[in-house]
Parts: sequence; structure tokens; C-alpha cells
Amino acid sequence: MNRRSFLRALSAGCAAMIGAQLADAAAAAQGSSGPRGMARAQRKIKPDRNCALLIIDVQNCFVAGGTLAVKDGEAVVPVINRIAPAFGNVILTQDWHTPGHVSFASAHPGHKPYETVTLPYGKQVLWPDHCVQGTADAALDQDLHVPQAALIIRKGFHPEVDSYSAFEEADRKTPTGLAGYLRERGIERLFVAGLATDFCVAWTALDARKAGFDTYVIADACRGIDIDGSVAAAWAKLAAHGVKRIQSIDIDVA
Ligand code: VGL
Ligand code: ZN
Repeated sequence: MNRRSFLRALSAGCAAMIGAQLADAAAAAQGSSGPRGMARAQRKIKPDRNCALLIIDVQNCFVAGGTLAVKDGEAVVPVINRIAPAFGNVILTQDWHTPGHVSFASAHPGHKPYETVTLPYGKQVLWPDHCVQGTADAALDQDLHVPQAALIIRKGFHPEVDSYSAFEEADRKTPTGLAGYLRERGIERLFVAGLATDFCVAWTALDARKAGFDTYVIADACRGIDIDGSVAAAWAKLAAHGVKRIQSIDIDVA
């Protein structure tokens, strides 16, 4: 690492990663990679003030007993609870639909859940009625423990427009305001977790990249719906757009 990239890295944050790169450079200079265990431990990501954890839609609706339960969805809760204390910046999202929302199959006579229709803004998968504003189904999972979360972004609250992404509604025109919030707070690196991998997590992570954030998806802190291979397709698209896939173990929780 030369001096310029060192300075750039310093200003970009995540001190532990810089430490690991320095350790690697030092080891390379000595012609040795050092004790293996130590090198691995040092490579963990230590979130700093430029990092934020974005917890997507961990709501009753998407876990066992919910109206759009994701297989094993509740398994993300203990993983998120374990890593969240490592983050000073935590943001939650809630899928927050009006009754009779345009994304509900029940609003399209003759159509069933998981079919696709074409709306003015493009293709829309139709879902069972879910996450209706103010219902217990739309509440955050009560086992989720993130008292330091500073912001809850609600999305999908316009009756005629869906929003998988926490950044931008499905019309691809209406911003939620999240990018502005993050920029104003000096956040540069985002770690995304929650439900569902192939819809709200993937769309959020792709938009985060598009908005210029260094973006990570924590794979074991997510679960997918998986319609016709949509989870594999989502991972491929995320990789192609420069979103990094990590595991919760890669984060230094200390
Ligand atoms: C979601 C389908 C419909 C999600 C939300 O949170 O991934 N999926 N609404
Ligand atoms: Zn929804």
C-alpha cells in the first residue's frame, strides 16, 4: 500500500481493515505471512463511525406465522442481535403497505400470489396481503434487539407503488431520503442484513452501490423467498455490481 492509498483508506474508515492491510504489508516485507490464526483475526472488519448496519424488514410478516413467511426467516434474528452491538449506526426498515396495496394479489381480480403483472412503472410480482400499516404483522420481530437503532425507514406506503429498496421506490423515481441521511451523517460503508435476500435486501444493496456506498451483504444474516432461482440470481447480480458477500463471523464484534 502506498502513502496515497493509505491516506485514502484512513479517511474512508474501518480502521481494523487498514490495520490488516498494514500487517499484510509488513508480513510481505518480512517475507512471511506470520501466524495464520493471527492473520485471520486481524482481517476481521471492525465497524467504525463511517459504517452503518442496515436491517431490512425483520418483521412478523416475514417470519414463521407471518403473512409472507420467509423459510427460516426468524433465523436471522440471533445473528443480527450478535453483530448489531459492533455498530454505532443502525438503521431499520419496515415494509409498510396500505390496505389493498397494489402489490397484493387480492387487489388484482383473477390473479394469484406470485404471479407477475405489468404496472405503469413496470413488472410487479403479486404477493399475499402482508405488512399492512399498524398491524401486528407489520411490527418488528419482538426478539430483535437493536435499541441503538437511530432511524426506521418505512417503504411501500404509497398505495400504487411498491418499494423493495430502502433507497428508492419501484417507480425508480421517488427517493426515500435514506441516501441523504447517510451522506449527511458521513456514512460510507453499509452492511445489509435481513429479509428477504432476493427482494428487499438485494434491491437495497444494489441501490446502495448505485448511490456510491461501499456495500456488504451479510449472507448468514439474510434469508430468501426464492421464486424460480431468484436467490441465486440475486447473489450473481450483487456480485456483478460490486456488492461484497460476507458472513457475520467476518465482523469483529469483540
Ligand atoms: C419483501 C416481498 C414483498 C421483502 C417485501 O421484504 O423482501 N418481499 N414485500
Ligand atoms: Zn411488501
